[in-house]
Amino acid sequence: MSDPKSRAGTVTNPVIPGFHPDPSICRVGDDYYLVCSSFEYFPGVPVFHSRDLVHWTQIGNALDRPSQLRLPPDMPSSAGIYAPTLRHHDGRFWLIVTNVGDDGNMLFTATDPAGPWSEPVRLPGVAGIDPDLAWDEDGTCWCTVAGVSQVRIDPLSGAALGEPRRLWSGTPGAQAPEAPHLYRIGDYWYLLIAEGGTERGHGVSIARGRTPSGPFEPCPANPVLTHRSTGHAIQNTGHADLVRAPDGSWWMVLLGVRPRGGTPGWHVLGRETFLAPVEWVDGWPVVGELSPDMPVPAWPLRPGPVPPVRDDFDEAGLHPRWISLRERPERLCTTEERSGWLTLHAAGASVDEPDVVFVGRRQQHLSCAARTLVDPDEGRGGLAVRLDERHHYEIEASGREVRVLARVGPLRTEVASARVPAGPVALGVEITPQPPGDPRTGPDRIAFGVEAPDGTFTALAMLDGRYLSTEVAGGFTGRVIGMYAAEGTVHFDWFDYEPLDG
Ligand code: 6LW
Repeated sequence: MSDPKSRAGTVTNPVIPGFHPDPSICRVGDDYYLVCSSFEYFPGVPVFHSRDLVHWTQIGNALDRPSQLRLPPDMPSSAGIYAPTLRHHDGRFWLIVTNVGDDGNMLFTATDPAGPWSEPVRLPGVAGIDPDLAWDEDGTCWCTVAGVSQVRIDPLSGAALGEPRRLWSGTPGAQAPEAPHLYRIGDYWYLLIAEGGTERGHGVSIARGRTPSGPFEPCPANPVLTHRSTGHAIQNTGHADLVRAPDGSWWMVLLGVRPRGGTPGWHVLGRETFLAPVEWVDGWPVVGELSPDMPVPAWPLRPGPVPPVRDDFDEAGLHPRWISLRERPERLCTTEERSGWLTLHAAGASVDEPDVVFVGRRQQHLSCAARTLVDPDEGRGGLAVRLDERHHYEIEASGREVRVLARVGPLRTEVASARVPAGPVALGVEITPQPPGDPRTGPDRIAFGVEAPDGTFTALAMLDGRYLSTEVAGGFTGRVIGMYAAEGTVHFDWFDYEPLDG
C-alpha cells in the first residue's frame, strides 16, 4: 500500500468540527455514516453522511423522540447520551448507546440512517459504557463495553446470553480502558480501545486474537496513536473507530481537542472528530500523521471556506443542527406560531436553569460570529454561549433594555447594559482567538453587542473565553451558541452563524 505521505490532496482536520466526540463510523457501498455522543442535548446522537470521509453533512439525529430519549431535568450536564456504536449488518443499521443516569444501554435499528430509528431495545444485562456490537460468522452478536468486558446478546430482544467476561484491561498502568470496537480483519479479530482517560493522556491501543472473545495479544507498538506529552496542536487524541474505503485503504476517525492560549491550554469547542490514515504492517495498524493539513489519497480534498449559514425559520421543522436542553416540546418551541419566526415560551427563568428553553448549535470554529434578530416585546430572552448551566455568557433583551450577563461557577454578574430603540433588536457575539501573550493568556475573547440595521456591530462587553472552556468547567461537552427565552414569549426572525477562520 502507498505511503500516506506521498498521497495527493489534503484534509482540513477536524473533519467534523465542534463538540462531536466519540465518533463511530460505518460504510455501506460508497456511503459513510458517522454518529457522535450528545449528552444532555435533545435531539440526541447526530448522524452524518459522507462520500469521501472529509466532507460530512448532518442528515439527522437518531434519537429525536421523547420515547427514545429521556433526559430528566435533574440529570446533570455531561450525563445523558455517551459513546454510540454504529454498524450495518443484515440489511439494516444498528446503533447501540448508553443513556447515563437513565435508561442505561439501548439499541436502535433503522433502514435509513437519516431516520426514523426504532423505539429503544433496552439491555438491562449489559452494564458499562461505550457498548460495541460485532457479529461473527455464525451470527452470534457480541456486545463489548468499557473495562473491557464482553457478553453475547440477542440484539432483537436485548437479552444478555450468559455472564460478562473480562477481555483485556489495556496497557498495564494506563487508566480507563474504554471505547472498545471489535472487528474481523483478515485472519484476526481486532479489539481497538482508548486508554489513558479522555484528557491529555488519551490514546488508542489495539490487541488481536483468533476469536471474537480472545484471548487477545496486545500490539507491541501500543499506543498506536497518542499525542500525550507532545506539543502537538491537536491533543487528547483517542476514542477511535476504523473503516475500510472501497479502494481498500483504511482510515481512523477519532476525537481530539484544540487547546489554545497559554498554559495549561484551554479547549472551548469540546472534543471534535478527526480523520487519520491507517496502514497495516505485519498485521498491525500504523496510524499516519494527524495534522491540521493531512495528506490523503485520491480525492481533491481540501474543503473550501465554510460559508455563513442563515436560518430564517421560514420552514416548519428545524434543521438537525439545532439542539435543545433535555427536551424540545412543541408548545414551548415552534415555528408555527408566528410565520417566519422561531417562537420560544419561557420555562426556566435563566440560562442557569436546567429547563431553560434554549435552541442552539455547536460553535464549530475557533473564530466565528453569530447574530439573531430578537423581538422581546412579550418577554425576555436572547443569545447565549453555553458550556453548561454554571458556565455561560449571554446578551438578552427585554423591552428597550439589552444586558450582557456572565455566569462562571457560583458567580453571576451583569457585565453591561444599554438602551435600544423599541422593536426587534439584532443581538450578536463575536469570538476571536487571543494573540499569543504571556503564559496566562486565555484561548479567546467573546464580544457581545448589538448590530444596527446598517450592519455596524457595537460591542457592549468583551469577556475572557477561558471560563467557557472544558479545562475550567469540566465535563464532556463543548460550547453551544443559541437562542433562549427566560420570561414570557420571545420571537427570533433569523440566526446567522459565520465562521471567520475557514
Ligand atoms: C466516553 C468515553 C470517553 O464514554 O469519554 O473519550 C466518555 N472517551 O469513551 C464520554 O464521551
